[in-house]
Amino acid sequence: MQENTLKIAIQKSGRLSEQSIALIKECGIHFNNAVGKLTASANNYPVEILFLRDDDIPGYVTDGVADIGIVGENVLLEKQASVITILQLGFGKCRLSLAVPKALEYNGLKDLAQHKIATSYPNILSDYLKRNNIEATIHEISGSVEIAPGIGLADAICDLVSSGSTLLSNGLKEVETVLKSQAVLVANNNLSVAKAQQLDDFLFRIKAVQAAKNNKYILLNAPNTAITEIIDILPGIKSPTIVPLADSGWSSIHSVVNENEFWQIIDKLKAAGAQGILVVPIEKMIV
Ligand code: PRT
Ligand code: ZN
Repeated sequence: MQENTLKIAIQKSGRLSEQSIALIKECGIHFNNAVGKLTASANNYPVEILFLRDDDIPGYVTDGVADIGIVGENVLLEKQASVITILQLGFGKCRLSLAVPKALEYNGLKDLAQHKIATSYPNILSDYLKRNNIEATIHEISGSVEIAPGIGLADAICDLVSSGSTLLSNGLKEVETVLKSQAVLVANNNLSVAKAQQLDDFLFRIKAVQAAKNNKYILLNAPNTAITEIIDILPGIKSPTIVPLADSGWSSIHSVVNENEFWQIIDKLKAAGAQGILVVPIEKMIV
């Protein structure tokens, strides 16, 4: 193994696995992720991938068994790992929330004082309760937290929520958000110079993939008389490209726009005279 080979820990199987693998592959790194494998090496990049349980990733990165890792902020905070958070990755989004039985009248956090709260996140919850000056009993359980109130184990729960349907089907209502979380890239505190340089290169690729995902290449036709107005509407990275069409008096205008902004400006573009608008995905974007 070369001295700059980055060992990257990702979740073996679970909610973050597919997108972690996809991100590495979109960075142009080829590896074989056959089911059941514990590690994989890339054949075109100095990287070795370790497939682990998400709970173990902060520890492995802290200890240097892995150099970097992809893990949810919720797990990272709960494990109180001493690693560096490099980048938020925009997937695995969820929130750690407090929830109580639907029928219970809830007027604020003080209602939970002296009550029992079941959670798999005792550290984050205890910190949150302390910050809010609430004394409650934390009952740590490792799974199926949402059934705790129903079986009389606790008065409330603190668990991850994404769509909210698990809470709903267990007769619970979400009352407070304790933490917002998403997958992040973390790194060991003491990377060698060679590995730190390799991490910079890897980050450059990730950022190009992220920028491409958030942006679209837009092409449209417009009468030359409308060009100035259309350029003012387009937020593009620099000034747009303008190519004359065979039909004299008309041009094709090309630019890059943020996908969210695109939906806001589409009507303005049409009103300004834009026709034949094409929006195409960008594979990589180096800004
Ligand atoms: O086996 P391993 O230990 O690796 O996996 P795991 O079972 O501990 O974790 P996994 O795969 O369930 O989740 C991995 C990470 O995904 C979490 O640490 C979060 O960072 C993130 N994530 C995003 C979620 C959710 N969304 C999520 N909805 N993790 C769990 N859930 C669960 C939640 O606990 C609850 O049971 O989904 C249910 C709620 O979902 P909704 O959509 O019904 O609200
Ligand atoms: Zn886990």
